[in-house]
Amino acid sequence: MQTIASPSIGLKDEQLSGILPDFTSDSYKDAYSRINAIVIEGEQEAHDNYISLGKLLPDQHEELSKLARMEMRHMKGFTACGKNLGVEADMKFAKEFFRPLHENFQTAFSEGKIPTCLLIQAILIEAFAISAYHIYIPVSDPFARKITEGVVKDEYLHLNYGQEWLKANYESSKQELFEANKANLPLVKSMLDQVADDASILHMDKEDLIEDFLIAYQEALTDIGFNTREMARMAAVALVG
Ligand code: PL3
Ligand code: FE2
Ligand code: FE2
Repeated sequence: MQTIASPSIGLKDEQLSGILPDFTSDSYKDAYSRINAIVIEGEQEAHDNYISLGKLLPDQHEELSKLARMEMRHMKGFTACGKNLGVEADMKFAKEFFRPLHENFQTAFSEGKIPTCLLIQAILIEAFAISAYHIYIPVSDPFARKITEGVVKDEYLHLNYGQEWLKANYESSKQELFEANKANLPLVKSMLDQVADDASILHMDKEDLIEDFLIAYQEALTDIGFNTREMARMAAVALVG
């Protein structure tokens, strides 16, 4: 029950969840050193992955180079966000954070498995980024907000790129996509689990992150051609583990 003295009186839920953290506190900066590093590393790996995809899809080389260049810009933008807050990104932590997904991408790349590479980078990682950036924007500092708003628009283009290719090659990719989902969706879930405590210090809610991720992922899978039962089965593998 609310009392007259409650500072939250008159605020709607959305506004309450958007109350800004103290960007100068030690606890904020400590959490930001890891989250910022994750984002910088994620953008760098996204760049590298689109360059790799350009080798598997030579006729798409031009388009994929364009996406890779965007990722480089994102990486620089988020590096500036950390500098602006006086935070040093913990890159060692971030490399470790991405390692399992990174290794799966590298294996798929060396085996020429295009649908798996696209599912990892253009669907799972992009949906993860889109959900994280969405939830971050309302609770970010003004400098980071401007940058993140620009970035999230690009991430939709990247998600869309993967979607379009997989849709056009649905029948031949379907079985491989089930397997790639089974191997990689649990990794994304565990990445979310690992980032949740730091994210909550940035006033980002774990359930909001999962909800937003699932919406982006489900919309992508629907567009690619999966039906409701197939998607439920794909989600179940992350729950069962
Ligand atoms: C693909 O273009 C980018 C891949 C980046 C992965 C992002 C993961 C995000 C994790 C958690 C929270 C982010 C908040 C933003 C902070 C600067
Ligand atoms: Fe990006
Ligand atoms: Fe991207």
